[in-house]
Amino acid sequence: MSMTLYELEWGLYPRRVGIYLAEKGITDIDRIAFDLLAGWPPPELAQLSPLATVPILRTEDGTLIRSSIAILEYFEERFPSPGMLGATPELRARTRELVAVIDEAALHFGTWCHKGSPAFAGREEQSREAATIAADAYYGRLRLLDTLARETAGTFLAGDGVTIADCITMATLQFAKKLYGVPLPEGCSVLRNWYDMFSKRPSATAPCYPEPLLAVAHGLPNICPPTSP
Ligand SMILES: N[C@@H](CCC(=O)N[C@@H](CS)C(=O)NCC(=O)O)C(=O)O
Repeated sequence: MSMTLYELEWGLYPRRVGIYLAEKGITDIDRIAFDLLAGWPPPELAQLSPLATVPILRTEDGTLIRSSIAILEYFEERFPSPGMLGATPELRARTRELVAVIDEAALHFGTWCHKGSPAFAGREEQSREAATIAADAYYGRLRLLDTLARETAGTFLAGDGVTIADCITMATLQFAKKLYGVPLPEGCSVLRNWYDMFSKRPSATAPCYPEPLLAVAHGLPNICPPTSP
């Protein structure tokens, strides 16, 4: 039995794994992509996790891993070469620091969308105040990422090799920009240059977002502009 990855091709969290697999050249995995427009959650997914979120990896022995970061760390242990955590304890610490920051950013971005985008209106209570707080927190994490990348001064976020931090950051920033139309904050020139460079890699080719969702999601900044300088 091979491993199975349950995903949503364009989803922020599953894309972390998709970009990673492409960078790493891992192809020997069954991939089951759910369709958001067919109704959520799909019954098969609801049976796999009480939260019914993707990605979920089922390993050969049936173990279920329900967190994108845990999935990437698991792959790094199973397929250590080429390493995508960093070659030294210090570089691995930097990678994990970046991952923690961008994971926080993604969570805040999700709250911003859920509370401030018409894509979620009617499904849950909207709140401009909550959306504004989340937007500020999102932009704050991106500024920290920019500072960390500036300190590292490598080709990639954690140094001169691609790491899981690049995959996770790309998935987040691409989702924010392409689906919701949210740009990077002013002043994050290192992050902006990195984004432009990494976007050109084959692993980062943008997925197709469902048209009906694009139609309502795009334009989030007009609904709730970030208040930070
Ligand atoms: N912490 C989880 C978050 C996964 C997550 O929220 N995935 C989104 C898709 S991008 C999802 O499945 N959302 C569906 C829902 O919340 O009902 C991870 O890192 O994998």
